[in-house]
Amino acid sequence: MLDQLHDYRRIALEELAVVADAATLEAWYRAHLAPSGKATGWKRNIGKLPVAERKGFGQSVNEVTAELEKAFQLHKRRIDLLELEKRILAEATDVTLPARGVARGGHHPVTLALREVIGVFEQMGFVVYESPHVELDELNFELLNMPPDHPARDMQDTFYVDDDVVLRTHTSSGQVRAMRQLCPGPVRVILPGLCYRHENITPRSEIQFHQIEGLLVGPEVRLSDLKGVLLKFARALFGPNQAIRMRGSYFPFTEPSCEVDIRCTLCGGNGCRVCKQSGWLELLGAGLVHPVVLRNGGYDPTQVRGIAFGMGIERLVLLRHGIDDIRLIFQNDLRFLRQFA
Ligand code: FA5
Repeated sequence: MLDQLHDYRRIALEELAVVADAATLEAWYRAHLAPSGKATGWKRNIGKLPVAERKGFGQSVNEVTAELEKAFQLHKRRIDLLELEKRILAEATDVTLPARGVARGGHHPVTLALREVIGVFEQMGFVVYESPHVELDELNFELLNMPPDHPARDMQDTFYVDDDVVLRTHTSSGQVRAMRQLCPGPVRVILPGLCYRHENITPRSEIQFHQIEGLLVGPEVRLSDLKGVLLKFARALFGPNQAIRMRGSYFPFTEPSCEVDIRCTLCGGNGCRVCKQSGWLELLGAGLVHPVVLRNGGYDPTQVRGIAFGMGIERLVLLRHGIDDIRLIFQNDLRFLRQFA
């Protein structure tokens, strides 16, 4: 029996010596060292021997099993190294291959328009003033001459956070903040940012859109400054011959108020589908800052005057690129966006 055991040992080690991959090694382990393997089988034979031989044979079986276990571990290390080598060779980088191109991003058309508009006003001496999106009702409405029951509140459908806090419906909400911070000095700021209105989404309207507000306050400020600033702005954006017109309008926070149109950029003023045959396109709302608002900002309306204007950036993008649906701007379809890159 001992001879058979040693023959088994020799054959098992010879088999192991030629194993060259992980799967065969695993099979060898199952055949020999696993609980149902041959080495374990030898242990079951011990009981069949005469009692006097059992101890000596048991020891030999243990020695053979331990030797096979050790040989297995050694061989496993070799196979692991071989497998690693194979993997590294398979994954090796071919440094002679040409590099993959870098996919370059581009700015969103709204970002581009915001930057351009801000740049034009900065050249006229305006500085950017940031005010919060989540704003007190007081600053969005009340201090702009719209007390709680004022009918003009219906002009802007509002998302309320609670009774006193709203998502700002326009960037005019930053007017009183800016005035209070800069009073008694002059104010010459632009306020860019997102606004929110609880409106139906249509080709002309989104529930979230950008505005840029302009506010100029000082002792010498006049309505003609408003026209001068806006004409300069329109010409910087739409070309040196661009014409604007001011139409009387109503905003509670300006008096007088107007809406400013540019001559239609598509038909040059002759009338077309886009300008609804009028020859003009609406650009923004504006006016002289209402005395109540100046007072709320800390100024004496008998000593200073202000001009203010507010425009929608998405509508400006539509105008400039002849796009007829505002929803395209927010769908983030790359085929649309890449045209602006
Ligand atoms: C205002 O928001 C005033 N605060 C503007 C103003 C400022 C007047 C300072 C006087 C002095 P209005 O609601 O008209 O006004 O909005 C101004 C512009 O924002 C619009 O001309 C339009 O371009 C844009 N706008 C308004 N609502 C939406 C909307 N739902 N989706 C996209 N753009 C919008």
